[in-house]
Amino acid sequence: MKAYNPHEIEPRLQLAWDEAGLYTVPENSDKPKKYVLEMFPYPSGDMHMGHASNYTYGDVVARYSTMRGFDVLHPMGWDAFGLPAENAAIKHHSHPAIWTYQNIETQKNSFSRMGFSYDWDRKVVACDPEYYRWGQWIFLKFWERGLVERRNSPVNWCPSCGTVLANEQVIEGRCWRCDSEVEKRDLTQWYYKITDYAQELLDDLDQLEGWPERVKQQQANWIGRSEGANVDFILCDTDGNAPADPTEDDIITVFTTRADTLFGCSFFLLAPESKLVPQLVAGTEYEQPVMELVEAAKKVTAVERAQGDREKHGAFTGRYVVNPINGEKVPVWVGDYIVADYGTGAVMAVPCGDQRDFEFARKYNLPIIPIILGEDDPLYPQLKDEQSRVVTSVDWEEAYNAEGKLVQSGCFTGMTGGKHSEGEEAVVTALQEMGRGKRTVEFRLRDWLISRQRYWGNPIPAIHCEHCGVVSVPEEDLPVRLPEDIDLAAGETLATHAGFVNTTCPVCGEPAKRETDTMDTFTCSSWYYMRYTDPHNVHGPFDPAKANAWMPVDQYIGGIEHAILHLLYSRFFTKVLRDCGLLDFDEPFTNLLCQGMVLDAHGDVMSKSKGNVVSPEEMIAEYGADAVRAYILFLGPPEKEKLWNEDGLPGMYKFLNRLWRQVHDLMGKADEDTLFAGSVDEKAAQAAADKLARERHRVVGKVSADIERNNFNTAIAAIMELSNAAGEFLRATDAETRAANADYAALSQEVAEVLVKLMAPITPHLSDELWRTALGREGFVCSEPWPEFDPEKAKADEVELAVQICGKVKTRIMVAADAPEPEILEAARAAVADALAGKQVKKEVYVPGRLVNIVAV
Ligand code: ANZ
Ligand code: ZN
Repeated sequence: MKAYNPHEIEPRLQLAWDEAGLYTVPENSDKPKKYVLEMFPYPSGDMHMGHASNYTYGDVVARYSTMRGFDVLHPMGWDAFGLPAENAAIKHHSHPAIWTYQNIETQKNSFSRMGFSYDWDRKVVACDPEYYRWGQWIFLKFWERGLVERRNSPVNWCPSCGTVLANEQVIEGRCWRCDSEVEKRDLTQWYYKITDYAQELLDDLDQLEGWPERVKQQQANWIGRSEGANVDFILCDTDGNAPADPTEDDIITVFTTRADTLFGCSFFLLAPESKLVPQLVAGTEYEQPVMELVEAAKKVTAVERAQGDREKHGAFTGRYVVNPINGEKVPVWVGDYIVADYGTGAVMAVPCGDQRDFEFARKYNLPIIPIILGEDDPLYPQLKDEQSRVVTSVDWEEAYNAEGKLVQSGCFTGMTGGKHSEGEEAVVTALQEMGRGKRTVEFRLRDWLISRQRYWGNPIPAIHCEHCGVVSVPEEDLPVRLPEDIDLAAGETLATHAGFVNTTCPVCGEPAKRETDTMDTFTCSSWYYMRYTDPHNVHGPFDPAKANAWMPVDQYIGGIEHAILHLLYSRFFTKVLRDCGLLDFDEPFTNLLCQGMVLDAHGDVMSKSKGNVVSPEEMIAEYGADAVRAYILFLGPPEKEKLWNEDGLPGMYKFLNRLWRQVHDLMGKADEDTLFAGSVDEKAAQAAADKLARERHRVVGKVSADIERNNFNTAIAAIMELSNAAGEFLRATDAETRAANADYAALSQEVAEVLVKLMAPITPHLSDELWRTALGREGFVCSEPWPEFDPEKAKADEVELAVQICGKVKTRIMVAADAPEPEILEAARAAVADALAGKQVKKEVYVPGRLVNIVAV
């Protein structure tokens, strides 16, 4: 027997797998299909622990599925556009493509060293023109469908990345990539109208039974559906008089979820960015303070605005609006906590019911009219039947935002108030009848801003023509290629690159300019998984027949940080391409596994600055890829955070060595019988053999079920139990006995084969080597069928019971597992007959599978 040497085995087998084309995905086979996918990486450089664990999980699922008889699509590629490449190029005076393709090569080699079973022929690289061409084509399809819009609005600008960001890329006011504070700027940008799909994106979350609840919850919150009403207020003239005959222009609409509180509206608010504000105050004494507030609000960062407890600032505009429900005039203020792009950007302020309005009213001495009360409120007895206002303001500690009874609210007094309440229904109905309100639904979700002012991205296929406006690049002219001759370090951009910018208009043929923005890299990752089904197609992004045959993805695996970003965008793309007639399903990913991070032994995040990074490459160099894979899987449930224990990996390496030895031993190929205890006790040998035979079936059942549920750690623990049972058997027998006894010989071979197969998805190199050498088989174990099991054979026919007298264990007996209780009690009494002599049995307790307790005095 050779010693286990992963450093010799692993590279040799990787080469053999490659030469045999083992992971080439078969086409047109009639086996059932399974699509196993891990989120493709950004080519940042080395493989880190996050890659290693994510891709190991996927590899186990893929290999297991193959052994279960599926045709498995398990591809890999690179999300290769983006800023780091551009920044590196600027720093090193080179081209982003050089940095990117070098890193891809490095990572690809690392992934191969880990033994991942990718079909490299299907590799997709997002910065490859053969790929990004189709991203441009999809852009044109979106455009044809009215899902592309170019518009001017306040946008998120990251000063350090030098580009705009989508709302989803602003995490608590900071850039998702570089963590800088994000500023607001008014810019004309390109948008994908994801809001057209808001309702469906929300509704279809219900279909996603294989997704973690928390991810679905995050998406639902992000989409943020609010049911409420639009209510029209009428603007008074500069003298404060309501127009006799109000026109469209005199109306300012608010969005509210609490129309029931309309009688408590004591002022009215506009967002500082509202276009109305300058018009309202122009040439008045209020102009200066209001415009100062507007200026100051621009400097308030998004982070500060998002903080609810931030001090609120406001200024009176000198104007009034009329409350449609009671004809009351209320003052119009500008408030810096009003968001311009939610609802209508205007708010009816109800300080008694809304905490933000409450604080604002306190600060600026505006009335807090009590119109909703809890029945235990001291004011309730006095006001409960009051339809008109008798109490004009209260000095509460805080707003009352619970359900309650409406008071001082005209004919609505006495009704229940609150979100979706009887009162709210009634007020909206009344407003509708007056023609001053209507039911509406608001979403928090905003359109996806996809244009970026950077070079290393997919060029937006549009042309600006003086005569024809903004026109699309004709399909046959795709791809719009990135120019290679660009000196980023010298400050050159697509916009300054004459060769790129100057073109002719495809409509009128006159000189025109190319669009110089590129697309958000998240557009590349929104459909790469479709391309894998048909990666070399030159006539379209993919053949719908192939995509529909393979998709949706059966198991998707990636980080939780994409809970909203990538996973929401991909769902959107899928729905649009379905509506284009290219896909016949609604959701891209049937089952989603979000892996938790691997932390250091103290529970800290691994980072270069902390110097606590565990490098998978170094670990491979020491213990081989199989031990690293097995240990990563053994760390804990994939979705949880896991601690990297220093001693864990050597422990796993030891286990693999033991397994190596055991399999040889079972096959009679260990040169020495080092395990054997020295003499064969036939009864003990038979007992060990019986137990091993049961374990063989139980463990196969357990490992199968565990892998199906992505519980890789418990699967390995179960294999260790089988290995323990094998060890007991090997200690109780010698090689000669095992060879001479036909049952033992058959059992040994079967267990050896089962061990090798169960480990095959986890430690593919070790298993393949044992398959060929120790088991003497041909081919590759990962193409072999997964072992069967018989749950009946996993059941013990005999069980051991402790026999106690008054709670003290006296002896142990073996009984038939299905023996009836009286028989068991009799056997127990017989076993302790001596101790019972002269005593009287008072009581007997039988705990099946464990013990018999006899109470005797
Ligand atoms: C009156 C009112 C009374 C409100 C009350 C709440 C409680 P969600 O649930 O998030 O949709 N609002 C509307 N547009 C706003 C904007 N652009 N900026 C800031 N706040 C805005 O919240 C809807 C509520 O948020 C609306 O209902 C409105 O205040 C406020 F006791 O109207 B409410
Ligand atoms: Zn033109």
